[in-house]
Amino acid sequence: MKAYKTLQGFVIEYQNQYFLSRHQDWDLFINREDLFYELQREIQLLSPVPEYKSLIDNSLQAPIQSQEVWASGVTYMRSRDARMEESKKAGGDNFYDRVYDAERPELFFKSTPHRVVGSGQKVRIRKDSKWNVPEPELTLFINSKGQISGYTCGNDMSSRDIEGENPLYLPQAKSYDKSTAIGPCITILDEPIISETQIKLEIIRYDLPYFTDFIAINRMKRKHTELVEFLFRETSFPHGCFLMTGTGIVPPDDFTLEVGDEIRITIEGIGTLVNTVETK
Ligand code: DO4
Ligand code: MG
Repeated sequence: MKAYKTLQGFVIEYQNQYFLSRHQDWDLFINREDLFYELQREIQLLSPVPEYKSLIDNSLQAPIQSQEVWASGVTYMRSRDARMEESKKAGGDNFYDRVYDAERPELFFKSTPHRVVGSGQKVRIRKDSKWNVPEPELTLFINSKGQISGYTCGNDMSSRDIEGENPLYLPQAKSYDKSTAIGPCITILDEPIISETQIKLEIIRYDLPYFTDFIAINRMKRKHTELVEFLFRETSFPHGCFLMTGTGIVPPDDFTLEVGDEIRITIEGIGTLVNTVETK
């Protein structure tokens, strides 16, 4: 079951049928316990209309209202190795090595809703950075009770030169306007997402494929529930929250994003998050 936030309302997709929810408030709509069964009950009272699909095509929004976006880091070996390399000169490499093996995961605050864009909208690279990458990440939607009830595609845009200069610059490398993309929808399941699920990153430059890579989510070092347990230990989220689960794909060191690049992040069972890099 998929839930899309559009300018005309909330569209529920189930078994290739499209329903328009009567709910008006996204926070209340997605933060219900047992969301999968709630939505199943809700669509029994609604009629499917094929034209509701055009709302998704024409007026899609990021699937967020008041939620914070958090992120986990160094959850895949590829990310650990890339960070160790980029921060070696600054003497920061050993922190990444240690956090990969530590009991406590790296969790950081990524974005308030107004810095988030949805599929079809533009992401940004910082004016004061020369080395920028997308980070394609399975992103959890966790309700206010701490239950994982949905999944979306996420892009944790990152300035690698700023982060590599000093790990204490992480918030500047990661949190700036339009540095976070999520979407196109929230996939709501009645059981955890399957561990073989693949994440695909494609970067299109001048209408041609420029970089492509894949990773399965079972290559992640930590469990989703472990990340959520740490995040919710001492922090409450009245409307639920999003948690990016870290990247397992890092383009080669000579790659940097350019204005006009199209970034496509596809996760099986969810869909494709598409964003173009806008003028600095
Ligand atoms: O420690 C830096 C950030 C790591 C990160 O964002 C990732 O691994 O995805
Ligand atoms: Mg990341």
